[in-house]
Amino acid sequence: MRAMVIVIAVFSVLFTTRAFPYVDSLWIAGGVGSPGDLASVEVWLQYEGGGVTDSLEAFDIPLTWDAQICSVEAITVGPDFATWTFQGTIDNNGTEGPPALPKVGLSAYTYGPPIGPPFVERGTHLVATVDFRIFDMASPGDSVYIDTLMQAFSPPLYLGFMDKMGLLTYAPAYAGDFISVFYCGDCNGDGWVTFLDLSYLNDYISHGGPAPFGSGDVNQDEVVDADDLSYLSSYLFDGGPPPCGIDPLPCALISSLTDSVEIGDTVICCDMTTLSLPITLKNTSTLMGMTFALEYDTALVVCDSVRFNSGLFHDWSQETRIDTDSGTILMAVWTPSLIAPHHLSPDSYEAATLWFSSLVPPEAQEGISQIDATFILPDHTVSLVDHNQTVLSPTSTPGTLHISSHCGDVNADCTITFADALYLRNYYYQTPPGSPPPICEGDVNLDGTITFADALHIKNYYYQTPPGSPPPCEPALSLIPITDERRVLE
Ligand SMILES: [Ca+2]
Ligand SMILES: [Ca+2]
Ligand SMILES: [Ca+2]
Ligand SMILES: [Ca+2]
Repeated sequence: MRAMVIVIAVFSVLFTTRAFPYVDSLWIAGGVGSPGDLASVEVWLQYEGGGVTDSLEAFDIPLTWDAQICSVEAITVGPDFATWTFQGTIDNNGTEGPPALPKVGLSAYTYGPPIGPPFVERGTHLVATVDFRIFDMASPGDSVYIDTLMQAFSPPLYLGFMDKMGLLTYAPAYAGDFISVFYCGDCNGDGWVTFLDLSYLNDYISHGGPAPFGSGDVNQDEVVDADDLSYLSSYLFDGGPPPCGIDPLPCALISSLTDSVEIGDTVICCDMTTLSLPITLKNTSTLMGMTFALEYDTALVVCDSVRFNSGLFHDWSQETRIDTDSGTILMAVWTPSLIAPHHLSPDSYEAATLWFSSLVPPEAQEGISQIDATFILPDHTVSLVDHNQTVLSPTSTPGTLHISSHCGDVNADCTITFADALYLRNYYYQTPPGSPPPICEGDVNLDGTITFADALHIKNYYYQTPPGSPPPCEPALSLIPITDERRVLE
């Protein structure tokens, strides 16, 4: 530390003497890592000095950072300066000299031949690699900026470069950078753990893709292999343990008003026991994946199966889960590779279909007429991932279940009309031959057999002739309002 202070002092004196208008640069290439990891930060300089004949004799670079999440373990001088006299000083606690800040000093010099190693030519050079240890208690998503100490002293101390004459220093332009703490499992480094990390990790394991940002060794067995893919998949889709045992923050969605997901309406009518529900996607964003996390009303239906449109997503990875106890559905589909991603162009698509079995007993349906129930609850989570790997929250609409009376709706179109009367009549008289039997209850007058009288019962109800004609399966007099529209049909 003493050497650093001395060198800084020398530079501060020299710098005040004179400065050339050449543009020298100093910049940081930040590091990333998970808690406990080493994050290597590179310090680079570009020396222009006094012009084409100039070269570099010394540099002195004091840096600082917020020591809440990491400390420096080691400094390795860059290869171009390996033969110089180098002093890398580490003061993680800010106790080894003013200012009372965590700091490192990167100082090196040569006197040049014949006394010392050669000067270094103008150009771009790696000053040093600084290895920061990210603390175990650092929180995923934390970051810390590596700054200069230029303004920390009063009067200011200047980081600087010294030319081969040993007389001049230059205050370089400075560009700092961050050390960031990635979640274990945030392999693509976007700050969240999602299915994109599966794609990224698979690229790395199987297709020579780049190394993960956040650790890919999510099961912590010291190797990154297919077991980690299984582990991460289990976490994402089956409630398995989180990567490295650390629960990542839930993904923050960016609201997108121009993308929408509509969960369609569906109907239980007649004695239907199964129903299907389409999910329509209207995307203005080019997509790389999507997740539908839905909840349904377990009092009304049970989910039997869910499926993405195989024509759209046949080469994408997908997972679907149904928990019939809690009434939750998880569906995800995504590009299997981030190196060669498959995109879904902006358009309107039937993206998926959900199949349910009705839990509404037929006798309940008889007493219910056109009850609408929101059975896909509005607090579901639907997200889309665009081609920039941004996770979007589209506008979405819930699904509604229409429960319709079934007695007398013999053609199962969910309404009772004159067509039902015709349908029954045709069946009874077999005109034309082969006219099918009622799909729903056809014995609407409840006399135990299907006859022409049942067709008449429906017709009379529909046209209300005579007024007060009872609805199907309700022989008692029941006053039903009659619309003008129905009279016109007559
Ligand atoms: Ca990620
Ligand atoms: Ca592993
Ligand atoms: Ca009907
Ligand atoms: Ca009958």
